[in-house]
Amino acid sequence: MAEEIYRELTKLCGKDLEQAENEEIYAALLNLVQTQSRKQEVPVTGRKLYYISAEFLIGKLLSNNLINLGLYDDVKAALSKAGKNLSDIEELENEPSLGNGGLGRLAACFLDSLATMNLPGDGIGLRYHCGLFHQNFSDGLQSTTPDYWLNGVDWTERTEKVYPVTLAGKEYKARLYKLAVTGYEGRTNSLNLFDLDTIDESVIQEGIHFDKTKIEQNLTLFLYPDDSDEEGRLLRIYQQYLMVSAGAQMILEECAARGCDFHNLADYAAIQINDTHPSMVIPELIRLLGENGIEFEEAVQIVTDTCAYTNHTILAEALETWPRHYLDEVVPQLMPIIEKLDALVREKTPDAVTYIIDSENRVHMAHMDIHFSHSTNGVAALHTQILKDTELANFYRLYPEKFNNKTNGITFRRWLLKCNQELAAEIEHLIGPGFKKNADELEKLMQYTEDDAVLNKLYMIKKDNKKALADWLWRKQGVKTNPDAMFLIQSKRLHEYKRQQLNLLFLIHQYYEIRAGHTPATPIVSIFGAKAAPAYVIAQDIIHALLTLSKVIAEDPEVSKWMQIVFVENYNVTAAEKMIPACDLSEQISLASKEASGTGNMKFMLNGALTLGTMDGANVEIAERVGTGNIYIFGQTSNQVIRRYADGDYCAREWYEGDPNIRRAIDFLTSEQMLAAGHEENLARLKNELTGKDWFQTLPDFNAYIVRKTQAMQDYATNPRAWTRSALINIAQAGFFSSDRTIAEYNNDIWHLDK
Ligand code: 26V
Repeated sequence: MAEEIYRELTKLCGKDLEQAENEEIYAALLNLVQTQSRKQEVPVTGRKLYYISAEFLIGKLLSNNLINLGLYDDVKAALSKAGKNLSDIEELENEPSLGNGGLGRLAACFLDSLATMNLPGDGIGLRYHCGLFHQNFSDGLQSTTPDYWLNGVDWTERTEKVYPVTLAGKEYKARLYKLAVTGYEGRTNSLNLFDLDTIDESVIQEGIHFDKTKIEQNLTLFLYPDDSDEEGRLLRIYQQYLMVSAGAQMILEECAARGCDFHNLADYAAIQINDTHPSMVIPELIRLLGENGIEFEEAVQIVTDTCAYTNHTILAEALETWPRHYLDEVVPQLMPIIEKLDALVREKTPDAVTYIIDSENRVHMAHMDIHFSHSTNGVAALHTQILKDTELANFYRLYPEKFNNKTNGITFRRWLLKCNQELAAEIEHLIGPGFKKNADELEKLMQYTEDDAVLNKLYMIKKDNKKALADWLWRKQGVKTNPDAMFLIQSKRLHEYKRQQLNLLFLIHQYYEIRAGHTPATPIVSIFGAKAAPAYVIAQDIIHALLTLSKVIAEDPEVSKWMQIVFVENYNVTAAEKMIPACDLSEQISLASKEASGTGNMKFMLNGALTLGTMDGANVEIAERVGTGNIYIFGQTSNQVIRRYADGDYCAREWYEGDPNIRRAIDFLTSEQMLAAGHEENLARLKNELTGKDWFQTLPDFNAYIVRKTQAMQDYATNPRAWTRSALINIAQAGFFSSDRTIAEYNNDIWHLDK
């Protein structure tokens, strides 16, 4: 096989592989993958799933596709025969960062699972010319530049299909691009991405600013443009409607080609609405069915039977409601339909809280989804329970049968087979290859919990991965880290509810303890990866405080023997693949009730990290599976938090004034050392926020966090065998968090697809 690939690549490069440049080899490999993946396409007969999402955070595709197509080892061998290195070639690929975080990455994992499980399921989204912004640090502050990922060779294949979409009365042509989604030893599905031919990168001004009024030039230019001003929010509606209108037309066209007469659309299509960004697909489909001669009432029923909705957050500020005049301006053709849907709701219930259009003329996208789809799901058991009990209680009373939970999952192909090849090989050596497609088989690892040889091996693998991360950090950022120290990682979007600021306060506390001669049980390297929305001021301040503290520590010879802070620049999927396998302690410290699920928590667990976390999101289900002895849980419960919000009696200042430890840590933000290394404006603002408001209740969890984290450090240092044994149990219990399981549940309960 390797011989054949060698010949094939030589042919594709048009010269001996030995002589080819890496860029030429990359293009040849892309070609090879596309040809191979086409061979695995399967015609659809029964119902097909369309997963509509504004985000697909797919990450680099080359190695993942090679693994899924069973070509990875042979390609590697063929290249090394020619003196080439696959990982050098991988470096050339721009990461498609077409998502912000967990929601987009989940969509990507789902596509992998669908194809692997031989289910007919395509994605529908947008072909953003710039993915999530690039993050750079200078002078201790985040700065942002555009992510031109389409430069050079790219994986999206242009088609001749274009769909007319009317926006603000003007017709645009949405062109379809296809991206092959390969399954592991499975079929190939498609990610369908829409774009305009008229996009013009020259409208970008400095940084990531651009003229938001030039719709024809900018519609798909950026993922989620900053929507802190009116024009930005309008642009978001333009984007969403382009995606759903072109998507709906494509769905109807595909179904018609398979014999559907639209009265039976639900037998041909299942549409999953990923959060509210694609919600306009509901009125748009009703509109299109109307154009095809179907009466309004019947169209409503057909669309309800076809669509299902996933909720990904309870944070009020993240739930989309649009001022009605925005929709009047951009999608006037939908407004009569949305009004009729609202009228149907008003006939059904006197409960005004559930209306689509409220008394202030705001249109609630989630309300439309719940009334006019047949399923509403949350993404972890606790999250779904909170939706039923509080956030969506009025809807749950109306439609108890529509509500269900689908705990998130991750694809083990990318998050184990690809990113941690040494661990994957060891697992295969111990229990055979079955776990790759049947994740529950990981439980067979439980027989090795007392096997010292296995535990030693696991310990060595972790050490190797830490060395690899240390090398990468050195090459990428010029930072030296000690792989013998304990690696604690918090990597996720920067948001106050995720509480990077709690971690910051711990690190200040630790700094003081070391200065006072109370050295920790082990040297620690505290690693962060996080991008902050450009307009999110406090998030920027938290980054600044961490970068400043990192500098203060690095310049202190006594303290830096024991602790180091590393902030990884431009955290993305590629960085995650290096960081996660190297982690000892995974920080999942959101305020209980606020993190709908989290999926990083699952990735770290699968790679043999122990979790330090609150009882939030899927942490609850992780704790249930590994047992309280193999996870470090701390902090208020979601019920306590929810009660505290309801009572409205949380006063940050009282905690600050009443607890000398808290006061010492917070005051340090504006200490001489910090002010000498950082900026007073940012540091003082953060201090003010923490003492004056602290909306996400950092201070009540502060002491419990210190106690648990100190315990974890102690355990890590004093009993590596017991630590590694816990790590093994975490890996063995991770099977439930495979996205194959999640997809099987969606299919059994909601989609009912035929293979
Ligand atoms: C969006 C926004 C937008 C504006 C202001 C603040 C804010 C805060 C949160 C969000 C999140 C939107 C939805 C989302 O990304 N949810 C994430 O979905 C993941 C996959 O289900 C889940 O694991 C994460 O817990 C959840 O936060």
